Amino acid sequence: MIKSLAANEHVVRVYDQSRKWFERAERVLPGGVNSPVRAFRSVGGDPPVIAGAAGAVLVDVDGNEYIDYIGSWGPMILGHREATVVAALRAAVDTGLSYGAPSTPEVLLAEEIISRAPGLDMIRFVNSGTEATMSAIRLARAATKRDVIIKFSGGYHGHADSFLVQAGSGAATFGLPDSPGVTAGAAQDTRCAIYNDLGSVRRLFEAEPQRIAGIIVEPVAGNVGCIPPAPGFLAGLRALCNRSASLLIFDEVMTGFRVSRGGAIELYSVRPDLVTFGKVIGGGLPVGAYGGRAELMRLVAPSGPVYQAGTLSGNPLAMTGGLATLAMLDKAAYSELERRSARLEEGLLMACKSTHVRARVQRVGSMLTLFFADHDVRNYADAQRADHGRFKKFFHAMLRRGVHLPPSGYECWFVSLAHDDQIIERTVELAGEALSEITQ
Ligand code: HOZ
Repeated sequence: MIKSLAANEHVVRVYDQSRKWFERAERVLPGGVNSPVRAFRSVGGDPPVIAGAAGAVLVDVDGNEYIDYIGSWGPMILGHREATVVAALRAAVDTGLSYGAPSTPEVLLAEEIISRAPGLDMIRFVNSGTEATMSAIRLARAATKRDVIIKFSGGYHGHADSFLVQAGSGAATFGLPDSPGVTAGAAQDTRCAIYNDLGSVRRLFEAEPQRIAGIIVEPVAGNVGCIPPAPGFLAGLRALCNRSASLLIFDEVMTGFRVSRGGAIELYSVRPDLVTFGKVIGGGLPVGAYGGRAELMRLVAPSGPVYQAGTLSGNPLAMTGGLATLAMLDKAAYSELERRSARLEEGLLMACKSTHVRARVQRVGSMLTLFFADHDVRNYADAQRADHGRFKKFFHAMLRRGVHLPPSGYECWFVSLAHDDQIIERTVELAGEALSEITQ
């Protein structure tokens, strides 16, 4: 039994090795990390340095164990080191690490993804979600011969220049939604609308009727906490794009094959023109992809003139990780994820109620956020009005109890198939204790 699961055991956690490693890290890596959200800047303290993981559990370099709700920010939908994924990867390592030439796993994964996501004919693999989104908007601009892209404030589509405008995720967490270094030129063709507010999108179309190449949207906003689309919102975006011959781009880097077998496209029955993927489709290895209807995708080089390339794109290990992961994600797997995530939601709400803490749990499938707020969170401004000071206290009270939450109130927690009933119940119990502690 992991220490976090041991009932009523007072676990004294020592972080000596983590501290040493993080000090070394800070000397050679900006902020000690390779991606800002990993640092604890907004919650304070230093992050534990991770030595390994299995199932739903992380272990740090001091031997402390944590129930993990980061899941590498989404990819680990089966849990860490799932046996069939590991076996497939071991076999793939013995075959070859990278060829820079066509290989079979990229064809198999493309076929699998296309078979799942309705309306998708072709796909191009890249190495990250950022690459996927920046390539998708290049394609949208080329296809429409227009420049302007609409995004949503608090929407996060990776760190390419044109997206770092009112951006979510780490940019929101650290108060850098408009990063220095992004030139006025790079940002000048980005417009921001308000998530779940079709009127704000309509006004942008009315202001520049012939200039909008497309809208890029997270079908479930996941980078300012979990915000489901209001009924009719995605269909409304589709209609606005249709009316103006603009393209609708779903950024499914987070939702892709997490929220359902066919991703958000299937869940909400709205078909975008282009879609981006990442995270789950690599099973924990670096990957991204963008895809769409054949006539659009054939514009991509070498079929067409829109240039985009990558030395490691379609890497056989990443493709194998994705294939092995998707192979496990059948309808039953999604029902199970839903059942366990629903129980976590219910348990967290009960814990809040019994400690008289005003809170909302917003959830779509196995992604959820506990907002310390007594209002529904429908957009970025609503997320900003949540009590992030209270989140900070809760975060540390949970970490002390061995629950590893995303270190920001603007992020989603990710439930995996390795979060069994015992782990979910223990999380609920620990959340109750943590809430009692911070409200005393
Ligand atoms: N979309 C992820 C967090 N919201 C990205 C992870 C990262 O930025 O490191």
